[in-house]
Amino acid sequence: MLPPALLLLLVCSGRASALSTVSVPSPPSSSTPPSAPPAAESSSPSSPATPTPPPPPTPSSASPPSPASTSGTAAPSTAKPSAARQKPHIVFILADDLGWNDVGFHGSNQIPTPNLDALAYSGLILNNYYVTPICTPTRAALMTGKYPIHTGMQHTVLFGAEPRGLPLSETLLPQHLRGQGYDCRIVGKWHLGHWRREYTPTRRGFRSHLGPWTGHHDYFDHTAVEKPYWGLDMRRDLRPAWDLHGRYSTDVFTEEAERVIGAHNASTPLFLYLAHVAPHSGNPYNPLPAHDEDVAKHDIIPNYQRRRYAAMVHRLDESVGRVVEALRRRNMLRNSVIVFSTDNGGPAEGFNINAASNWPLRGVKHTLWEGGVRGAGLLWSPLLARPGRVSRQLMHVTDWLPTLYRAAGGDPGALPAIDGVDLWDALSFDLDSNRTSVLHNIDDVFGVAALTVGQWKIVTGATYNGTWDSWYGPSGRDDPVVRQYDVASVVGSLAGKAALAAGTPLTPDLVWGLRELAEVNCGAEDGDHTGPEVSGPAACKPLLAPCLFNVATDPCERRNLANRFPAVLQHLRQMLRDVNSTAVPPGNLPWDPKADPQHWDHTWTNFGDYEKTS
Ligand SMILES: *[C@@H]1O[C@H](CO)[C@@H](O)[C@H](O)[C@H]1NC(C)=O
Ligand SMILES: *[C@@H]1O[C@H](CO)[C@@H](O)[C@H](O)[C@H]1NC(C)=O
Ligand SMILES: *[C@@H]1O[C@H](CO)[C@@H](O)[C@H](O)[C@H]1NC(C)=O
Ligand SMILES: *[C@@H]1O[C@H](CO)[C@@H](O)[C@H](O)[C@H]1NC(C)=O
Ligand SMILES: [Ca+2]
Repeated sequence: MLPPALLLLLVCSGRASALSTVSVPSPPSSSTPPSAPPAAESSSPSSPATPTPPPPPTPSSASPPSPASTSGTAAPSTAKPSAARQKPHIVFILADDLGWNDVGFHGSNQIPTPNLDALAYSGLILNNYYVTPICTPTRAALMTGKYPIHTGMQHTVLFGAEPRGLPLSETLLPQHLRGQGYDCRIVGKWHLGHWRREYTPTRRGFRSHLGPWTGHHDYFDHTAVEKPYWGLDMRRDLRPAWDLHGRYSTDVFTEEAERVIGAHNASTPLFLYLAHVAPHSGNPYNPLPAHDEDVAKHDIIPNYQRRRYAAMVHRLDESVGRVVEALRRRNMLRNSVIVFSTDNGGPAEGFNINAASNWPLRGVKHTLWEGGVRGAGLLWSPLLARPGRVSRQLMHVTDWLPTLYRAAGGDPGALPAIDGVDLWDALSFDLDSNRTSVLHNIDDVFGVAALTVGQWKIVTGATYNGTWDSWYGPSGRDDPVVRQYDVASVVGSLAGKAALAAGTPLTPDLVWGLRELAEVNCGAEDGDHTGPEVSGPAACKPLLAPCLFNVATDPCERRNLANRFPAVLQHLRQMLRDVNSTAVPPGNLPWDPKADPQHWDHTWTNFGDYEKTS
C-alpha cells in the first residue's frame, strides 16, 4: 500500500499533458439567448401576495446603530428586532474547486456567471475571505467552526477506503441549527467520512441527503475512481441511487434542492447545504464532464479543457439562479441568508486534471499561496443592513458556524470552544472584523504551514516540492476575442430578478463600481515577476526558509520581505509555534481493502458496518 501522501499525488495531480487534445465541433453561435424581460417579475407570487414585513436589521437585540448608507442600494428600514420574528432560512451553496478568477465578479469576462454576480453585487462580495487548500479540511472547518489542526483533519483529503471520519465527538453546524428549530438538509458531496453509518450526513444532523460520500465522482455515471478501487458513489440517505445513472450531477442536485425548497413548510426555518461536485474534475476517463451544448456556448475560449471547465461552471451558475428562484416562488427569499463559497482555490493548468484559474493570485489548490486559500465567496441577504458592498473584513471558513448561528437567533457565546468568530454584525453593518489572523494550515507530514496576521503572511515549506508554487492563467483578459461584460444579463438573470423582488435591487452603476473594487490589482502586469525580492537572492524559497509577504499591498505574493522585516517574521513564527502547540495529530489511516467497492455490489459503502461476504 502506498502512503497516503503518494496516493494523493496519483489521485489529485494530473498534469496538463494528461489532458489529451480532443477536437470539438464548432457550434453555430456562441451567443446566449437574451434574458426574459423583467416584466414577469411584477406578476410573481412573492410581490403582491405576500405581506412581507420589512426585514429587521439583525437577529440581535444589541445591534450597533446602522451607519448611514453610502452604497448604491437602500438600507432596509430599522424595524424593531422582535423575538417573534421568524428565523431566516439559510442556504449554503458550496462549489468544489472553483478558482478566484472563475467568477465574473472578480473581473474576468471569460466565464459569465450572471446569477452569482447578481447575488454578489446585491449582497456582499467577500474579498478577504479564506478557505483551506483542499476539500476535506474546508468541509470539516465549515461543519465544526474549528481549524483542521484541531480536529485531526489537516493532512490531505479523506479517501474512500479509510476507516475514519470527522470525529464523532464534534457537534456539527446542522446539529447546532437543529437546536434552533431548523430543518437541515444536505444535497451533494459530503467527504467527511462514511466507513460506518454514524459518520454519514443523516446521522450527523441532516434529515436527508442526496449525493456522494467521497471526494469526487463522474457527473454522468456517478462512479468514483480511487485507484485501484472503483465504485458507485451516489446515495439517497443510506441507499445507493442507481436509478440516477446518466443524469448530470449538477442538474440532479439542483432539482433536489428545488424539490426540498418546494416541499418545505416555510413556517419552519430551513438550512439547506447544497454542496455541488462542480467544477471538480471527474474520473480520468472523462476528466471534465459537461453537457455538449454548454461546451459549445464557450467556443470563444481558446483552450479546450478550459472550455469544458467553463461549461461546468455555467451549469453551476444556472443552478444558483434556479435555487434562488425556488426560494422566491415559495415566498422564502425575503427571509433568507444565502452563502456561496468555493471549498478551496482552483486547480489550474492541468493540476488535478482540471482547468481552473486563480489569476493573478499565486499557486493552486493544495498550496498555501493565496491562489490555494483565498476563496471566491459571497453573502446575500435582505437582512444585511448594508448590502451592495465589497467586504474587506478578514474572514475564514470557520466563521460561518458562529455567524450563521447568530443569524439563526442563537448566542455564539454559548457554543463550545471553536476557532470561528461571529462576524454577523461586522458583515451586516460594515464594522471592523473581530478576526485579525487566519491559520491557513499546518501540515507537518507535507511540511507546510502558513499564517496571516493583519497584512502579513508567513509561508513555510511547499507541497509537491514547490512545483506548483508559480503563477498560472488564464487571465481571460488576453484571449483573441474577449467577451464584453454583459451587465444586462446579470440584472436580468434569475437571481438578479429574484434579488430585485426581495428588495435588493441592482443598477448598472452599482455593478460596474463594485466589479472594479472587487478585482485584485497587483500593481504590475501579469508575468511581471521581477525585482530583487522576486528573483534575486532574497527571493522566496519556502523549502529553505520561511517567506514573508504583505498581502495587503502584494496580494500576488511576489515580494518576499523576510529579510527586510526580520522582527515581523520572528513574531509570526512564534505565533505559528504557539498555535501549533494546540494541534492534535492528523487522523489519517491506511486504506482498508475491505472498502473495495467490488465487495459491495460495486458501491462505495459503510464497509465498517458489515462482515465481508465475498
Ligand atoms: C406548516 O406548519 C404549520 C405549523 O406546524 C402548520 O400550522 C401548517 O398547517 C403547515 N402548513 C402546511 C401547508 O402543511
Ligand atoms: C469583538 O471583540 C470585542 C473586544 O474583544 C468584544 O467586546 C465583542 O463582543 C466581540 N464581538 C463579537 C461579535 O464577537
Ligand atoms: C526538489 O526541488 C529542488 C529544487 O528546488 C531540487 O533540487 C530537488 O531535486 C527536488 N527534489 C525532488 C525529490 O524532486
Ligand atoms: C508542530 O509541532 C510538532 C510537534 O511538536 C512538530 O513536530 C512540528 O515541527 C511543529 N510544526 C510547526 C510548523 O511548528
Ligand atoms: Ca475541493
